[in-house]
Amino acid sequence: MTRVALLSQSADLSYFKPLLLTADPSLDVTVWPDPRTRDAEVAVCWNPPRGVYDEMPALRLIHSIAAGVDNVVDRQNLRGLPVCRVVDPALADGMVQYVLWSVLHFHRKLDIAVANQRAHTWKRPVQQPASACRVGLMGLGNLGSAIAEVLPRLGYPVNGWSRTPREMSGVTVYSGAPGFKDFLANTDVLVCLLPLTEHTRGILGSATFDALPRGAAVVNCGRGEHLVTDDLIDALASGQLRGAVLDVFTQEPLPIDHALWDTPGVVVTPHMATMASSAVVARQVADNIARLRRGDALHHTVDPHRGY
Ligand code: NDP
Ligand code: OXD
Repeated sequence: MTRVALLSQSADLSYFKPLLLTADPSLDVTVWPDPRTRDAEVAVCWNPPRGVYDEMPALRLIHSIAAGVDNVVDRQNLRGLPVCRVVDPALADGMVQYVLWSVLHFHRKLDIAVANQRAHTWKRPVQQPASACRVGLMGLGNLGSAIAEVLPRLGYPVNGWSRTPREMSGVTVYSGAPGFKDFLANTDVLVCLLPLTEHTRGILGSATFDALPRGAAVVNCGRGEHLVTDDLIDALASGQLRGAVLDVFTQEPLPIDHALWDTPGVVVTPHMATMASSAVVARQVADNIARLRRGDALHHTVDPHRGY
């Protein structure tokens, strides 16, 4: 019997226990801070307490219940253990829908229409074709590449930016630090789908905003720590940026008195851009545990040194 520990310091993961047992009834599932978590071979995590893996001598696998692993690996001693994440086509579909809605919000000037409605103003914003709205995707991984397939078919010119170079049909791809400035200069709606790493933390700040064409918009679906909030507020106030759609925040839930709730031009959504079904996540975790037991290659491993 494999003992599995559900570890989180910010969420109650007990809902996941019956799902995991449905996927594999032979598992012995405990929920942190139950002392039995110390003997677990598998840690299933969302924002686990710092140092918790050090107290688990039998640990053989660390599994995120999300696509991003930043809060699972950050400032933890991983001891060379494998780290896996969730990859799900339905997750990518949800992100495509969210980003398409965000792009339409700016391209079709719905931001202006909503502001006009608040002022009881009837004014038809001049419309432009999709070809006039250049979308820049930061991150061309599982999620970014799904969006890069759809938007060009709708007429949007799409630029992508990744760490390593690649060819993608219908997309102009820039890579690394040398490609960043040109990528930004050709982007009207900037979409962040990067993982949070030491290289991407704070990347949505004034240097990036200043390199965009005046009046560009920003969509952040990565992690809250990608964004420098004060720089965003300044760029919106100066007109360098026209607006922002934000789905992720350094502190979630976003505190009730946070400035972003009421910053003109900002749309706040509660980390809902996309969500994998809990049953799908449980099946992926159970499948990897079975693979671990058999000694087979694990699915969706990340490179802990790279951070994603
Ligand atoms: P992947 O790991 O599949 O892709 C990451 C992409 O980012 C790759 O193209 C990678 O480039 C690129 N990248 C990483 N570091 C850099 C860098 N320093 N400079 C340029 N490009 C870089 O991730 P996913 O697409 O699956 O997910 C991305 C993120 O989306 C997750 O980490 C998570 O934070 C967030 N997310 C948010 C959700 C939400 O609801 N808001 C839901 C799910 C995920 P390369 O390919 O060259 O290595
Ligand atoms: C995430 C997720 O990584 O929801 O944000 O999967």
